[in-house]
Amino acid sequence: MKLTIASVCLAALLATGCSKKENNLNIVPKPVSVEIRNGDFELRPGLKIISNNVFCAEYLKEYLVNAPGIDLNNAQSNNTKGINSVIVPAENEDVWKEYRNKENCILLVIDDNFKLDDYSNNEDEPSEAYALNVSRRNITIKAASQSGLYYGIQTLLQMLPANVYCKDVADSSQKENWTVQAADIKDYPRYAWRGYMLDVSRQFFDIDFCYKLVDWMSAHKLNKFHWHLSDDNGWRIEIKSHPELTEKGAWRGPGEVLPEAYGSGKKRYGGFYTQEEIMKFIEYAQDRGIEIIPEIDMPGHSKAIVSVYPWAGCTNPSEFVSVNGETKNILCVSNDKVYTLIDDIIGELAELFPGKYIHIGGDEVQFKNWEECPHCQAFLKENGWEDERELQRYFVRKMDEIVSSHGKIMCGWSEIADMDLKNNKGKSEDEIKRTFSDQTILWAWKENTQCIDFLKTGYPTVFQIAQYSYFDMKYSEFERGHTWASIVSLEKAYAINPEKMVDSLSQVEYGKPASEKEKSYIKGLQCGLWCELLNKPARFAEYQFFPRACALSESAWTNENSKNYEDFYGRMQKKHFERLYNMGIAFRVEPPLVVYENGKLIGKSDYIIRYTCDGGSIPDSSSPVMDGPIETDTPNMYRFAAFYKDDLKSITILPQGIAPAEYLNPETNIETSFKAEVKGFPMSNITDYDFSTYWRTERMARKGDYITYRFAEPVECSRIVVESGIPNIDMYGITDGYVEYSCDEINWVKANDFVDNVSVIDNRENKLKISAVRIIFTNSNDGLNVSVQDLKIEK
Ligand code: TNX
Repeated sequence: MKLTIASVCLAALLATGCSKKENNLNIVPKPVSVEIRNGDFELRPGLKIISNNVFCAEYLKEYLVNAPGIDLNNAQSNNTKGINSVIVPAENEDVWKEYRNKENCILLVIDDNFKLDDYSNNEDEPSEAYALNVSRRNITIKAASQSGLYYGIQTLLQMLPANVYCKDVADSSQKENWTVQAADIKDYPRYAWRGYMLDVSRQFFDIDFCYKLVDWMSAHKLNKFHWHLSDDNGWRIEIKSHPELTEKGAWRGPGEVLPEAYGSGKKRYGGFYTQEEIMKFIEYAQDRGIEIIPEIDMPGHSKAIVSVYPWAGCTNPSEFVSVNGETKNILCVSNDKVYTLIDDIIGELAELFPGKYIHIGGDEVQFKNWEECPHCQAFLKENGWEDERELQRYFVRKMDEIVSSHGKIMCGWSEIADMDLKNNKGKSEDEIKRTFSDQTILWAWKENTQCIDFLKTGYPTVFQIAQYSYFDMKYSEFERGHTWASIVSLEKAYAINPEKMVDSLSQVEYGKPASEKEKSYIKGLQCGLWCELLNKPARFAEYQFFPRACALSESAWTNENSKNYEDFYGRMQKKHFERLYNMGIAFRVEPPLVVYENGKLIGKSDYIIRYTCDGGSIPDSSSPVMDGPIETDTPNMYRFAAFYKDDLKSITILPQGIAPAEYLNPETNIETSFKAEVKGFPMSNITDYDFSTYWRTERMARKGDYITYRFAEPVECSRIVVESGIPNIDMYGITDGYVEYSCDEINWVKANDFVDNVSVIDNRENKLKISAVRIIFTNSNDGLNVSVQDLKIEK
């Protein structure tokens, strides 16, 4: 009897021990299969890394050597901290045999014949699968390619204490248990295409940041870096045959060919990558399994090119504004010289980038330019075309010719297939025609029925869907970022599932789910960071990418059946945030939730909450910690923020449901030097005291411009906050100017200059009855127009 109980207990212990251990690995992205074994592998002095791949052996060694707390110093070897890597040629079976049964070693093996039963990769792509076996004796990672091996190492690193990522922080006081749970892991990706895009035109990111992104993204098993190298606001790649592109086109500001934009201010702003820099960078990325896809965005989004070579743009009498508010940013497609220029550029790109693909953009062309350009119109007539979309198709066809002539495959945003979609509508499968080769990849970026039509047309399609994967969208209502597609919370970013999406889109459009064949054209997933709103703070790109990129990586790598948001978030909480922190990523910290109930402020957060109670100041790491409910009659004086290890913190929040101040809404009239208003953004929007709407002027500001808010009756108030720009979006605000106010409209008192688009009138001491507030512009602003808001008049 006793024995039975004991064995039941033992079995239970083993069972719970096993499942608990499985949970404890907390790997992101989640592997296909993990079987936990008994025991641990312990890293001991004299540890050997044996490999037939120099890069991977050295890569892993560097982590183990640099990790704080790991003390392998007693080793007999002459290597730092006793890690001895032995590089074994692949053909040398004897050496493998010798080490296979030895203790205290890590074997990293590339084996051409390595295969996992249920995984088959496309012949053109390297196999990315790996098997990781950890026993008490040793660790073996096997793969058929360097990228497979690299991913096995990423999983192994995640099985070590998170400290392994603290490079150069040799804090020996942090002794860790350097053991690895014994386990059998078999793993391979859901999609062959797992990408991230960075817009380096709107803001320039130096090459060091690009290196860091490669480290961070490849640690999440992402394998494509889509480098958006040109756009309206800066040209970023050295082209030796056309040096002006970077000499002039890489810079904006006073006296430059490109005007200031997106917060770059009244100074020379910009930068570019030299070909030499790029060559080294490519190699670095390649070693880490990342292929780079360079993008030159044409024929729209081409202001940088057109500003350097005005002849390359359309010569239309009027100026048409693109969705981003740019003019003169479209290439003249009827001009042969344009194609010679592009051929030179693509030629250099093709030579520089060893990858298969070149992305030519093709998005968001404002056709009105072509409708008015005499050359484009003549060309259209000559060809007997009716639709400007034919001009777009002609241009992209030329791009296809150029890109293929340099031995590469053309890719483009979804718009490059507009004409194909139009022509194929309602056609049967055998009647469907494609303009471009069936290798051309389309980028689907909007969640609409076009997505299913791309697949029907038979183009491989990368899903970079704005509603889920545009990480320039804000995380939550009160954070910075665009909202045009959606608010993209971590959970929303995790929810992307292209198969399910096209099923329901197909249901809407064709009354049935997408076919297996159609789904087979889903190439994979990408996240993207557009950078209009990223001028500050310096590390905001990290905030926007992480942790959402972790969610994207799991959607791209892990089978849909194994995905579960709660489980994912649990792994983030238990270990992955710490890994990110140790990697040095300034990721976004979830703000706390604070409610006011029965006279008490009650806070909820997974992190430490700190607060201030002076009605405005922002909590920092020296602010008091909220360690329980706070009793107060003045909840609106409190501000809260969540802190991850003191130096990463969330946005500052107010208790839920408590307005920061009560605003007055006196009857107000406007007098201004601006003449017109843009459709949809009337001037009356700034006197209705609806803070979500705003007025957009017809042009950018000039020195001497003014906007006067005149109150029907003088107003008694404590403060007036004059905000500019799009509400909650740091765009098209007032960069150079100040506010003044008056009680009689004869004497004016100067208040503050605009800083970060905001100026404040403080009337708490003077208690004046203010009858008018005036904005004075001292210089132009950096948008094509000015967005103006209602005054926030505090009681
Ligand atoms: C759309 S998606 C764009 C970009 C903007 C972005 C902002 C696409 C191909 N173009 O030019 O930066 O929205 O979210």
